[in-house]
Amino acid sequence: MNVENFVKILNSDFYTGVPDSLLKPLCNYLMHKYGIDSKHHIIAANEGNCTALAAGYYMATRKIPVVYMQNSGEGNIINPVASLLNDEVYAIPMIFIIGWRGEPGIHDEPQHVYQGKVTRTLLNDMDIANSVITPETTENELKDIMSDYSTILSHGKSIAFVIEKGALTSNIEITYKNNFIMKREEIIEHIVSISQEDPIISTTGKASRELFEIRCANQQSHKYDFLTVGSMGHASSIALGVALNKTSQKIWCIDGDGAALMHMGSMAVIGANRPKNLIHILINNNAHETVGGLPTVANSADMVSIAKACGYPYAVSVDSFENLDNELKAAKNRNELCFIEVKAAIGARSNLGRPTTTALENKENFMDYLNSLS
Ligand SMILES: Cc1ncc(C[n+]2csc(CCOP(=O)(O)OP(=O)(O)O)c2C)c(N)n1
Repeated sequence: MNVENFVKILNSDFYTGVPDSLLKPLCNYLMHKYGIDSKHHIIAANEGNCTALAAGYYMATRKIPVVYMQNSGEGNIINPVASLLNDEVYAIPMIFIIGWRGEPGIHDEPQHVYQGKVTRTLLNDMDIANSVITPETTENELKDIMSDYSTILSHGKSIAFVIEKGALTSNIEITYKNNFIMKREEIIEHIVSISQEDPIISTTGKASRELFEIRCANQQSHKYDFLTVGSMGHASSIALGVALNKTSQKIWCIDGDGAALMHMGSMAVIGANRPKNLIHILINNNAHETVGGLPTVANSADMVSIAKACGYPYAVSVDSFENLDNELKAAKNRNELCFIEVKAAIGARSNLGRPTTTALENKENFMDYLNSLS
């Protein structure tokens, strides 16, 4: 279904979400129509934030908002859905649009398989009436579903559309760009050339895929790396847990701006614990590049000041390879927690592959390697 017809039938004028590659037609449509506009379209830090923001919109306007997200974000909405929206609490209605990664029967990456299986179960458990939009769903069918759902919405309950791959279509193509020069993959190559055999915990999305391919190209083992393929926003907390328990070993975290913002409280906890052996690198392209390149709010926040205010004793920003290499070398030799923001271009190789080892193999090799270190 063409996305313009889809949104016409939903008939809402406020959208908030976290981008998803399956929902690219919707994301590009919203960027084309509204850009980022506080009245109509806000990309929030995580899906729970979106839900709460949409609740505020509803109370202020009496109009029904839309929250869009990948099904990976269901975990983030459960708390506000159960304890804010539910009709045994405040009865606040909204429409969820959920990209269905890991749909049963369709091959997908390991982090999507279980989430894909429980996507509708979780919605049912949360008392959210839901329908699947397939590539075959017609506008008339959607109108009928919406008219059935209007009673549910009027009772203060929420509804959801679970979107199959290819169900939404659009001709709108947007190329997201910024003025920075270093590509994420090149930045990771520079990190690996200096971290060498130190353990790395890398963030969700293409950063981990690039790290995997860089190890292959370098003919190095993958045992040095823990690829946080799901659980977006939690790489830095995993790194903290490792660093606090392997204190004589340098631990590197490669984070993304979308991921860091998603659970930014972790920076305060890292700053309070101040592990001397942790190097937290934030590759900031001001975008959710992995899922299409839509903007984050990272550039309207000063990430270095945030790190310092959270208690990181050293925090710096670089935007050239020369400064990057200098900071990486200094970090490796510094006996202090540090934060390096690396300003990055938006983009990736079109032939970027995916890890060829399983998630379990990744974890076991990484754990064996950690255990071999003092
Ligand atoms: C909770 C959750 N929401 C959404 C996603 C979908 N997703 C995967 S990668 C990604 C973007 C990550 O952005 P960033 O951390 O800035 O890294 P970049 O892709 O720009 O390298 C998103 C939104 C997800 N995996 N998990």
